[in-house]
Amino acid sequence: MAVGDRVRIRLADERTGVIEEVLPRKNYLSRKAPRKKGASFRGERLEQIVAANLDQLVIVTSVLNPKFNNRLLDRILVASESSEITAKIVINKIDLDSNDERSQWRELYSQLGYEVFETSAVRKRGLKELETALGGKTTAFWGASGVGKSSLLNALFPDLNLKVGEISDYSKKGRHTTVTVSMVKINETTWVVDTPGIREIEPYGLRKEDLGHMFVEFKPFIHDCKFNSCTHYHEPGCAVVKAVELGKIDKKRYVSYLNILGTFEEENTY
Ligand SMILES: Nc1nc2c(ncn2[C@@H]2O[C@H](COP(=O)(O)OP(=O)(O)OP(=O)(O)O)[C@@H](O)[C@H]2O)c(=O)[nH]1
Ligand SMILES: [Mg+2]
Ligand SMILES: [Zn+2]
Repeated sequence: MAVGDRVRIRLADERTGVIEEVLPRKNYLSRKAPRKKGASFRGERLEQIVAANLDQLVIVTSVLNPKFNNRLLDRILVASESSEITAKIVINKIDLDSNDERSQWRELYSQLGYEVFETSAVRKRGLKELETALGGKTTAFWGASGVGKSSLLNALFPDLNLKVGEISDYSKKGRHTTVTVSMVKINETTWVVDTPGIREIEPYGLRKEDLGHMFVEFKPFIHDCKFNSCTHYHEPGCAVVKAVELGKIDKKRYVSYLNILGTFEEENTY
C-alpha cells in the first residue's frame, strides 16, 4: 500500500475496520529504491512507490541554495512522463536570485510545454498562481532536499504547520527535514502530498529504448531515426542527434538524456 491508495474496509465494530481490498490505482509515482537503503531482492533493486492516484506532480526546484539542478529535474520529469502524471515546475527562492538566473530555466522548460511557476515561500511571492493550479486536484510536491517543498505548502496553507529545515546553507548536503510522505486534505476536492527530498532518482521499470519518448521534445524526431531501436547516441542516421546539432533540441537536455542512458549500461532495466 502507498499514500493515496484507496481501500475498501470492513467495519469490525464501530471504531475499527479491516482493510479488505486495495482498489486499483489510477496511476502512481515511483522510483527505484535508493541503493543505500538496501531495498533489493536477489540483487534487483525494488520499486519504491512515492504516492498513488495523483492528478499532478509539482516538481519543486530552487534557483539558488541549493543551486538549480537541471539534471535532477530532467530525471524527475522522466519519472512523471513514464507514469503519465502531468508535471508542473516550481522555481522557488526567487528572493535570492538577484542575477536573474532563473529566466533561462523558465524559458527552457516552458518552451517544452511545462507550466513553470516562480515563487518565494519566505517573501510569499507567486503563491496565488500556484494555489490556483492546486485547486480541485490531488498534487504531490517532489524534488531535492532543501528546495522548500514544505515551506511552500506552509506558505500556501498555514494550518499545515509542516516541519521545515532550519539551516539555510544547503551547500552542506545530507539534511532531510521531511522524512515521511504525508497527504493532507485542504478541502473537499483538494489534497496535497508532501514528500521527503531526494538526492538521486532512477525511474523504475523503464526500458532503454523507451527513454527517448520521455523527453517530450525528442518525440517529433524519433520516427526519423534510421534504426527503430535507435538509442540516439552512437547510431548512424539519428534524427535526434541531428536536431541537437541544429539547435532544435537543447544541449543541456540531451546531456541529461545521455546521463540517464548511461545508467542503463549498469543494469538492464532501471
Ligand atoms: N530564501 C529563501 N529560503 C527559503 C524559501 N523557501 C524555503 N526556504 C528555506 O529553505 C530551507 C529548506 O526548506 P524546507 O521547506 O524544509 O525544504 P524541503 O524541500 O521541504 O526539504 P526536505 O524536507 O529536506 O525535502 C529552510 O531553511 C527554508 O526556510 C524561499 O523562498 N526563499
Ligand atoms: Mg520538507
Ligand atoms: Zn536516434
